[in-house]
Amino acid sequence: MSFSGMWKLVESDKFDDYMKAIGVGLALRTIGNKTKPSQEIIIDGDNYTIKTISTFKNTEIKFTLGTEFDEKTIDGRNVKTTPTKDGNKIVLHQKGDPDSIITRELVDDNTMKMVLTCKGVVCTRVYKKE
Ligand code: DKA
Repeated sequence: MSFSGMWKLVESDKFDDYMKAIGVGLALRTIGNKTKPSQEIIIDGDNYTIKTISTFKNTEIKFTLGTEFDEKTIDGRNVKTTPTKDGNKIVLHQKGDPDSIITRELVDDNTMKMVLTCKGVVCTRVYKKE
C-alpha cells in the first residue's frame, strides 16, 4: 500500500466551510467548490513531492518528513509547514494566518482520505487512485 501515484477527488464534505475558515473569499470559493483536483504523490525515502493539478491552478510542494518548510498554499497564503508521518497518515501542520492541519490517510490501496481542519471546522475529501 502506498501514497505514490495519481489520485482523483471523488467526494468532498464541508470544503466550503473550510475555505471560509482559512479566509477564502466568495469568488475563489465558488471555483474551489466546482474544482475536482488530481494529486500526484512522488516519494523518495523521506522526501515527498505533491503536485495538485486542476483546471483552476497547478501547484507543487516538496518536503522532507520532520523538516519545516515554507509553503505557499493554493489560496495564496504563506505558511510554515511541518510534515510528519504517523502510521498510514501524512500530517502537515501549517503555521500561519490562520493555522491549519491537513492529513492524508491511506485507507486502502485505492483510497486516500484527506482531512483539513481549521478553527474547529473539519473537512473531509476522498481521493481514489487513477
Ligand atoms: C485539496 O487538495 C484541497 C487543498 C486545500 C486548498 C485550499 C484552498 C483552495 C482554494 C481554491 O483537495
